[in-house]
Amino acid sequence: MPFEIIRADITQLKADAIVNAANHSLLGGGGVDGAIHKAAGPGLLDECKTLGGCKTGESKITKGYNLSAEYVIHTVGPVWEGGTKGEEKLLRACYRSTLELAVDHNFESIAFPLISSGVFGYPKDQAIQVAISVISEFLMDHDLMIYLVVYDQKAFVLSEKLFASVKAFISDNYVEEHHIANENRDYEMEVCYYSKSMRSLDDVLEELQETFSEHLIRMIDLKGKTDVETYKRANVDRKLFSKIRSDKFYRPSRTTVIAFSIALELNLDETKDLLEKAGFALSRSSKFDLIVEYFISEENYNIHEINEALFAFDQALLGV
Ligand code: AR6
Repeated sequence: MPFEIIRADITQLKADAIVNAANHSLLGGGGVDGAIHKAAGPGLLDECKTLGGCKTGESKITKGYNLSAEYVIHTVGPVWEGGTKGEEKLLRACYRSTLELAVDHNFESIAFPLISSGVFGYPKDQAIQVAISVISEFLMDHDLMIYLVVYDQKAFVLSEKLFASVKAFISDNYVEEHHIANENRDYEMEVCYYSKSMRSLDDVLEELQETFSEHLIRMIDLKGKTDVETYKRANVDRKLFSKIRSDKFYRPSRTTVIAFSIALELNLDETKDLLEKAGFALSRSSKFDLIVEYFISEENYNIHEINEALFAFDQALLGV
């Protein structure tokens, strides 16, 4: 999974680099900055002293010293002043300049804290939106494992509007298990009817025999997508995708199947078909499934935004 939101203490992470939300002096401070300096030891401060500070939106790199991460990229986020002083542009620049440094150093993995969202006062829901937007854009043309690290439960806030809509969708559509059985039966009958009336028996038999991998490849073609676009939009790494492509009988996890249906912008019925090929179904008694269904019904196929909502509702993320 190239992009993952995780709950952790960033100082404990093993990655090529962790990112420090620093200040202009680069000489340490509170929050995550203080924690990183404490865990890295005095060597980090000594190296920071040689850097001559850092401007807002820019980034500088040092070694990681006693940290498990090999390097630290220090970036200076904007102080929130109500949102009218170019804060968003500066915050985007922090993520961007850090990611560019990571590419220059051929890093394979990097972990970000939610820059500016503590002492600097950037509203957390907006800070998360900025992070997700820059990171997802960046991943469309780079291969890198990026972690967005959320430190405490309170730190992760979905925008109020999205949270309310997803919650309302869940409570409006949640059904007990026994209703599902009937619904699935109705659905199966519908499919059967559709199959009989619209397609020849040969076509139906051929499609029935299709494996998940074959079905996926056919759908990629049908939707006019490329392989790269598909696995990127599915938040699946290249290696896993080639495995699926080359193994006709590959058995994917449920989250992987849904990730591909999001990547291909499948509607609900097409999603159900793809799941069925892998031996799964959608259930309206699962919060996870309802969240996915909400985004499909809204035609919002941004996998990272879906993962943001899944994370906020304590669900597994898509693309694993
Ligand atoms: N691991 C991951 N995230 C953390 C950790 C941790 N160990 N500790 C805190 N956070 P902040 P800023 C989260 O205040 O807003 C410093 O004094 C925290 O929950 O560290 O960019 C610097 O020297 C929050 O969501 O950084 C600057 O002067 C996020 O990290 C100033 O603070 C960022 O909070 C920078 O302020």
